[in-house]
Amino acid sequence: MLTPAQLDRYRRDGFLVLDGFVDRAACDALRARAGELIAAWEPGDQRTVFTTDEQARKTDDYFLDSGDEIRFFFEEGALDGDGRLTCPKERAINKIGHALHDLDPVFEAFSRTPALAALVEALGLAEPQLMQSMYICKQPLIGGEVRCHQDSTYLHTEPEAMVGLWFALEDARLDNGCLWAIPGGHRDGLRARFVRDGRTTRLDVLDPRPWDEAALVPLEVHRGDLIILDGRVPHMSHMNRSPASRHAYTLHVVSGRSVYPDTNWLRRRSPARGFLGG
Ligand SMILES: O=C(O)CCC(=O)C(=O)O
Repeated sequence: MLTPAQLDRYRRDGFLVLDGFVDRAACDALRARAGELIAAWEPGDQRTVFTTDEQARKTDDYFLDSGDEIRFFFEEGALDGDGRLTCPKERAINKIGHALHDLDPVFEAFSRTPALAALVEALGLAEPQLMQSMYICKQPLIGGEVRCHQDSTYLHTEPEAMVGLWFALEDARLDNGCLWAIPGGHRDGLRARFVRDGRTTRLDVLDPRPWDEAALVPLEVHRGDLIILDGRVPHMSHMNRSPASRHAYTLHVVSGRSVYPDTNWLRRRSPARGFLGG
C-alpha cells in the first residue's frame, strides 16, 4: 500500500501526499451529496461560525453537540453584523461536521473502504476508529483562514495516536487556499490542548513559542489526491480570495488501543467504528 520510501517521507515530514488516491468520479459524487445535504438543510435561527481564531472562537451547544451529528457551520464572512446571511446558504457554509461518515450513506461508503483500512494499517495505527469527519467548502472570495495548528490539539488520545486524512475534492492551489505544513514539525512537541470541561472549552497552552511560519510549505494538490497528516504536524490554510471554491473532505482516525478522554470536545453517544464497520 505504501512503499518504504513513502513511509520514510511520512515519518520524516509528518505528512505525505498520495496522488490520485481517490477516483475523480468519487470526488464528484461526494460534492454532489454535500450539495444535496446543504439544499435540504433549513438554517433557522442557528448561526454558528467556524473560526480558528481563539479570541473569537465561540463553542456553543450547536458545535459541542455535533460530534455525532451532521451540522452546518458558516463562514465568518457570510454573516452581517446582525447575524444575517449575506449570500445564499450554499455559498455561506464553511464546513459540515462531524459524523458524516456514520450518518450519511454516501459519505460512509467513501470513508469505509478496504483501501483506507490497508493504508492506515500501513501507517501503523492499531485498531483504527473513525472519530471525526468534515466536509470543508473554503468558499470562493470569503473562505476563512485556518490558523496554524496541530490536529492533536483538538482530538487527543492517551497515548497519542491519531492520523488525519485530507481528500482534495477539487484542485487546491495557492490562490484558493491550499494546505501548508511544516515539514518535521511533528517532532517538536505538542503546543496546545483544546480541553472540554462540561459545556465549556478552553485552550491550554503547553508551549507558547510562535509557529515558525517561514518553515511552512504549500501542499498544492489535484482533485482525487490524498494528504495524510500526522496528528502533530503543524498545518494551516490561508483565506480563499479567489473565485474558485476548494472543497475537501477530512477524516480523523484514532487508535482503539488508546484511551479517548472526556476532555476531548468531541463526544459521541455510540462508540466510534473502524474502516470495515466494526
Ligand atoms: O482544509 C483546511 O483548510 C484546513 C483543515 C484543517 O486543518 C483541519 O481540519 O485540521
